[in-house]
Amino acid sequence: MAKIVTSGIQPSGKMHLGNYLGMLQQAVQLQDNPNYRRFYFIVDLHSLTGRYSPKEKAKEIYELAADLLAGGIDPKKSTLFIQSHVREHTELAWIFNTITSMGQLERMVEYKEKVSQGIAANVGLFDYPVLMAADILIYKGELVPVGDDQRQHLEVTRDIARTFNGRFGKTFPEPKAILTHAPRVMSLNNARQKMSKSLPQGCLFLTDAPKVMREKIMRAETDSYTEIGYDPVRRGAISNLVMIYAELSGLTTSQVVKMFKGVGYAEFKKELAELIIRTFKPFQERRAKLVKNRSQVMKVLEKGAKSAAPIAHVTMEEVRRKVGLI
Ligand code: AQP
Repeated sequence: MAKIVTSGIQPSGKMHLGNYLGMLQQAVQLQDNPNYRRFYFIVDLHSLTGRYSPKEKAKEIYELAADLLAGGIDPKKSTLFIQSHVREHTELAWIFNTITSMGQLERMVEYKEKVSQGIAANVGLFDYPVLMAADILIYKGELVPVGDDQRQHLEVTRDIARTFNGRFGKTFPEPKAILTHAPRVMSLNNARQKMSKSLPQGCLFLTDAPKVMREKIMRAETDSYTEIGYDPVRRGAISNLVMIYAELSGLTTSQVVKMFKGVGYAEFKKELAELIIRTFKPFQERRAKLVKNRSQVMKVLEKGAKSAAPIAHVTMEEVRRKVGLI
C-alpha cells in the first residue's frame, strides 16, 4: 500500500529560500516516487494566529498556491488544497486537544521564541502543534517533508498518535519527518536565527527582483577569515551561504569549498547571487503567469479538496466511533 506523505505551508507572506530548501524542493522530488501518495496543503487556519488583514489574507492564500505550482507541485501527482476547505482538520484537532497536556505545548520552542519576539500570543498560536497533528493524522500521514523548525512539533504529533492509540485502539501511524541537507536555512544577516519572513531583512524571497537578490547576498553576514569554509558550529554565516550554493548547484558542501579555494568572499557571493537568480528565473516566470490565471489555480485547489475530503471523512467517522460519539 502507498505510504502517505503530508505537508503544509502557511500563507502568511511571500515564500522564501528557507521554505524552498527545507520543504518545497523535497516535496517536489517525492512526487516521482510511485510508492507514495501525497497531500500538500495551504494551512490558512494556522496563518490566522498572527495579525492580518482579511483582504490581504485571501491574496496570500491564492498567491501561495501559485508559488507551489510554479515551484513544481504537480496536481496530477499530488493532492493540493486549502486546509480550511476540508473541515475535518479542525474537528479532529478538537478531539486531540482533549488528550494533549498544557505542559507539553508550553515546552514548544517556536512558541516561546515568538512570544519572546513580542508577538501577542493567542490560544490558536499556542495550540498550533495540535492542529498540525490533525492536519497530518487525518490522512494517516507517515512521512512529513518539513524543515528542522517543525521537528519538535512533529514529536507532539507522534505523542498524540501514541496517546490516542493507547486510549482508543490502534488508529494512527506515528509519522516521521523527512529532512533535507538544508533543514535550517539561516538568516542572511544573523546566522543565529533561522531565515524567516518575520525577519525580512535577512530573508531571500523567491520573488525578489534580481537586483534585490544580488544586494541581499552581497550584504550577507560572513566572518573575518579570508577563505570560505564549511563549519556550521564555528562559522555559521559562511557555512549557511556554502550550504545554499551546494543545494542549488547539486554539489556537496566540500565540493563547493574546494571549487572556491583561494577566491575572496566578494567573488563567491557574486557567483552565489547569479546561481540563485538563474535558479529562480523560470519559477518567477511561471508564477507570474499563474497569478494572472486565478480561475485555473482555484480549479486545482477545488479539485484537490474534493479528492482529500472523502479520506478525511472516513478517518473522522472512525475517530468519532472510537471515542464514543454517536
Ligand atoms: N529557515 C528555514 N529553513 C528550512 N526550512 C524552513 N521552513 C521554514 N523556514 C525554514 C519550512 O518551510 C515549511 C513551511 O513553513 P511554515 O509555513 O511553517 O513557516 P513559515 O511561516 O514560512 O516560516 P517563517 O518564515 O519562519 O514564518 P514566521 O516568521 O511567520 O514564523 C515548513 O516545513 C518549515 O519547516
